[in-house]
Amino acid sequence: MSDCLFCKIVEGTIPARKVYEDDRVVAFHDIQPQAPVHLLVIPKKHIASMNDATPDDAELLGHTLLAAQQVAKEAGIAESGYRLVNNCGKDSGQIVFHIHWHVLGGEKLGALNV
Ligand code: IU
Repeated sequence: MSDCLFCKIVEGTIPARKVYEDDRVVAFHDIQPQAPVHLLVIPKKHIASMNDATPDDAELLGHTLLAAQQVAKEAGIAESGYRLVNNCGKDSGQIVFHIHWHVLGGEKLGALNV
């Protein structure tokens, strides 16, 4: 999508501190980290949010989650633990409408009321 910031990161027209890339997924450092480790993992395909994923995306989304596992391992937070967060829609606080997972860790994270 031409006006999507994360599509531009995928294309390389906007720089990002990438930590992982394969043919379908990119992971990079969040520009406003909320934890000592704060990475974003995105599929290269433009899917606006979880609401827009279809059964055809199932394999891609599984691959994206496994890439999140991989980057957590490489960041050294797999053993101590981390949180994967997907915000979907305005009530969740989603601000970038290209589906992504936050990988947060590197410290004891606050409890969620879920
Ligand atoms: P959200 O789930 O849509 O709220 O998260 C979007 C994240 O994208 C947020 O943590 C921003 O700091 C991050 N981000 C970024 O890493 N680079 C950017 O250029 C922009 C947002 I705009």
